[in-house]
Amino acid sequence: MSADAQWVMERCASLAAITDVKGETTRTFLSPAMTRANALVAEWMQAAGMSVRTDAAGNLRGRRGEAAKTFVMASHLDTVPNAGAYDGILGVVMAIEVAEAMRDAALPYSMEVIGFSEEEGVRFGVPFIGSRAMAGTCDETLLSTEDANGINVREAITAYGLSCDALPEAVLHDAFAYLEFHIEQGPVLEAEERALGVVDAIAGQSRYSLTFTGRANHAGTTPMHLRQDAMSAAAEWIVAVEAFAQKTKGLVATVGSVSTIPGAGNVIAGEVRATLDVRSADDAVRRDAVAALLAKAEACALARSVRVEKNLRMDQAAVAMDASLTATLAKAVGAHARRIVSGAGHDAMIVAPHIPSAMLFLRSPGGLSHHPDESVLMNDVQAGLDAGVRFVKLLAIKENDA
Ligand code: HGY
Ligand code: MN
Ligand code: MN
Repeated sequence: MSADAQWVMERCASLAAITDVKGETTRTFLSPAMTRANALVAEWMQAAGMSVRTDAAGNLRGRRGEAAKTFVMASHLDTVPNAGAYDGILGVVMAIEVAEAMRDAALPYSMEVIGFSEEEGVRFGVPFIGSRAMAGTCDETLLSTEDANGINVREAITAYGLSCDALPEAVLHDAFAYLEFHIEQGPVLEAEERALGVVDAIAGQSRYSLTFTGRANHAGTTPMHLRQDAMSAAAEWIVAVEAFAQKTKGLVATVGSVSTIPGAGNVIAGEVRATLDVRSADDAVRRDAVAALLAKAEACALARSVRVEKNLRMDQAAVAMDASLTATLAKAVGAHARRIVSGAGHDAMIVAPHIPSAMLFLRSPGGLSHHPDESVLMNDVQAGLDAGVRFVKLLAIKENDA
């Protein structure tokens, strides 16, 4: 049976309609929409002949075969707020379709398809909770991280009806290869009119939350020289972040979220909370940038008698994909393969230190992602599925010859 892109596109559309926020696609970790999405994806996994379970981190795990050696295909089912239909979701649905297409093949390994429960880091500010559970790297720091309501990860998992005591059972010990299909989320493949990209490495990223604390006061009666304006301190810093990244080769830096307290137009902001996201394929460039940008935050605050608190949420080094598996993937893709470095973070960067991993990118029309207009071309999905089926067959030949 061949893998079918139409089936994949229809399923991505079905999942996009399952949301926590009416009128957009927003599905976060352990939310009611996650439960509904997992139920639908579980049906598709079962229809592909897989036994399905939910692990202690809420990952949806479809498995087929008796062999201990396991080939994993996975991506994430959670989304950013007001997301498109394909970031993460496409990888899970394509994996199910490839598994279905290989249903009657006598493979020397078992297959596991995983829909990771949390990759974006929206609820807790810390990403990759699902893949970290599979990799066995969920630690106390992660489990005690709190969301905006003061609920920590452990409490959230318990409230969802799962148990952190079972996290060790989420760890996959006998996997020999991992493949993740994902949209590129950038402009490179489209600019070169290519359908597919074979990922060599994933850029490292640092994520911080900063709190600028000044003193709220009356906007009309407080002379400018007597103010401790947290908003002005944060604003000067945010512009400096952009300027620093614009002049630093191979670096991107983003302040994506800002909130102010009390948030009234006639009150000088007493407190401003902001996020910082810094990325580079070169870890030294990224770490130097983080040091410079945090120092700049201090300077902007000090100049206004404002304090600034900096909380590290994640420091993730750049990760190379497995050279041998990636060469096999390039062979499966064929002449139109393009080797590429990923600026976006992916579950593969969490898995790769533990299981030989490879990633296949599909073109992002308009280079657009983390946006409701995110899209993918049907022909590219078909090319990706065909390459995925060829990859599974090449992997079987390699394993039989091993
Ligand atoms: O933020 C990222 O790089 C990914 O889309 N989670
Ligand atoms: Mn994303
Ligand atoms: Mn993603």
